[in-house]
Amino acid sequence: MSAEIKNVIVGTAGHIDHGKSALVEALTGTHPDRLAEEKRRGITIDLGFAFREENGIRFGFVDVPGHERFVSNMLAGAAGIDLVLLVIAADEAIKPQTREHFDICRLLGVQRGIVALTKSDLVDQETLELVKLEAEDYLRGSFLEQAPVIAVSAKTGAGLPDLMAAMHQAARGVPSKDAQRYFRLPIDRAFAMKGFGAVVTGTLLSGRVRAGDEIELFPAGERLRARGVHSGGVAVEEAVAGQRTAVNLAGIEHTALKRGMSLAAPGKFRATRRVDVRLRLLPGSPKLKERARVHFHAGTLETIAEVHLYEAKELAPGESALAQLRLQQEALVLRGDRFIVRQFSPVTTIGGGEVLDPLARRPMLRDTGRLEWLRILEQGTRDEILAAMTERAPLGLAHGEIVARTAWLDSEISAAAGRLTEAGAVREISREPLVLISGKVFEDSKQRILQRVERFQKENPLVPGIAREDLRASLGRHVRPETFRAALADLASRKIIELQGERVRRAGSAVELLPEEAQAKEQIEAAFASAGLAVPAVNEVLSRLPLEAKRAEKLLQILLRERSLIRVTPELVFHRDSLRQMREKLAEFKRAKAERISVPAFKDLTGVTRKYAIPLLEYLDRERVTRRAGDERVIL
Ligand SMILES: Nc1nc2c(ncn2[C@@H]2O[C@H](COP(=O)(O)OP(=O)(O)O)[C@@H](O)[C@H]2O)c(=O)[nH]1
Ligand SMILES: [Mg+2]
Repeated sequence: MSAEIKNVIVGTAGHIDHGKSALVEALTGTHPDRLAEEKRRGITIDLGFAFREENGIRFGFVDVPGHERFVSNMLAGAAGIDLVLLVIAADEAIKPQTREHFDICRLLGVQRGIVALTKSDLVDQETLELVKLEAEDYLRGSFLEQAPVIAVSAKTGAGLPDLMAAMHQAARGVPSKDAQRYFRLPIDRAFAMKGFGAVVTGTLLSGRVRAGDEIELFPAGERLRARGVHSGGVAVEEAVAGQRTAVNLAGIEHTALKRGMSLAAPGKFRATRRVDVRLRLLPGSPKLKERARVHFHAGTLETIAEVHLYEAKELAPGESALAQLRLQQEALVLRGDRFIVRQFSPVTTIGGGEVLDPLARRPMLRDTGRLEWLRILEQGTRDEILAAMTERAPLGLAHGEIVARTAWLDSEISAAAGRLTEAGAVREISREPLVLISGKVFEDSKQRILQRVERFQKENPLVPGIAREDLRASLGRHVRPETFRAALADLASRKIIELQGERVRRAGSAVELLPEEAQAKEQIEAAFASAGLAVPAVNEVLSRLPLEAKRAEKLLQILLRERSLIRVTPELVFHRDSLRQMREKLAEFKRAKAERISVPAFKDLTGVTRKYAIPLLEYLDRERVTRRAGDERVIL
């Protein structure tokens, strides 16, 4: 197959017996009804497929059942169509499923189509004109307003060349589905083929698939391998977006596969049960109430959904609203997917819409930013969406999460992240894999780190900074490791903090004493060391120094923190060594003399006056070296 061939998927739509299948057969030579039951009853029950290729265009026809009981099959086929062939029998004109199918096409966002007035051989010219007018009237204001309306007969062949010409014309305007995006194929059929095993078919919505590719099956999340790929009934090396595609899968039984599941590029997406959407009700539908249950159709999937309306308690016909749909079954649903909702019972199509956030959180009152977020998802640019998404992830937004939420390509993500980083709106806290954090959260984290560092230094002026691990732990779980690392690096590169080994401290904050301070500090220590237990008054020592009182007091604090000096009472300070010697004497006393000691004996032992003896003994009591017993002390 040459590369220039354009693939266009044409879906039929219209009431039962209006000649859809006959028309597909007349155009392709293939009768699309496949099932024995379809052949016996002469009606289409499930999807049928046929092809016609000419002038560089390969039309893949998806023929749908017109019967109202099989609308859900019709919906599975409507996913991914480029052109709708709206079939209206000239002898019957517009009927209920003409309207329903057309509503569905509108809700699914189908952009192009052609109207075929079939069975033209059964009516006279005047009737044909009337039906044409009726059709044009009905389609006014819709995407088919300007569409050609062509009278045809599958029986006589009348009008078929005109119809094909119109289809070519329309096909030229169809934008190619993007083969560069992620591979995705909603499964519409699964069966076993003798000698091959499990085969699934579907319209390849985006990307490409070739034999040997690894594939992820959704919602199971199972990894499978494509053993072979067919398109249009022949084996191909590769199928690309826009083609009807059959994939032969290795490693799975066909019974484990069914319509509604999807194949996709591995490791990119996540199955979901909650989607936030823009939900639209058809003008003719009944109003929809909060918590209503509906049938939900997206791609080839059909499940039940419960509606949660964010903006009001009910949704009026013809109106739209932001809503959450909670799906009964997990499924692969992506941002931008169109969907249809049908009334629970009786089952009629009542509306549809577009998926905004496929990985929606539970509706919570606390999430006050949700509506704004959904509006940005609906109307924002990629940059605006990425900025908002980052803000909703205070712990950081990882690359994988962005892909799962948006299906954006790596190049699109890095371009947007680059622009936002430049503008300061986001901050890259890790590159491989990419993790983003909002600029505001990053600044907050830096502020918190700085506060902790400063507080620590205030409380521990002589420790050369807070340990990195303690700093991280003090921030709790609100700052993820990557953010912490990046924030530290940022603060360090701006020379606001210094990293020294495992220590973090405020830049330039190291405790470095001036020479006269160091000298004064030594003088203070010496004054107490040489005094033994008969220590001088603190003020006396400090006032002798050639420094102002405030600085002298600071030096005393440093000595106290170092525990070179020990404060026994607010007024009395001793040198560490003097106190140690006192303890040694006491131990010696206990060994040599007695287990108990009186105040006078203590005075004798240490050579101090009563003024010092009492505070020192009380200190020893507090330190559990002695215990008071009447007038004496027990030496412990
Ligand atoms: N006379 C006439 N009969 C047609 C034409 N197209 C379809 N039919 C007949 O209408 C019936 C329904 O056609 P079918 O294609 O199955 O309708 P579908 O339900 O829309 O797929 C069949 O008996 C066809 O033979 C036509 O152009 N002219
Ligand atoms: Mg049919």
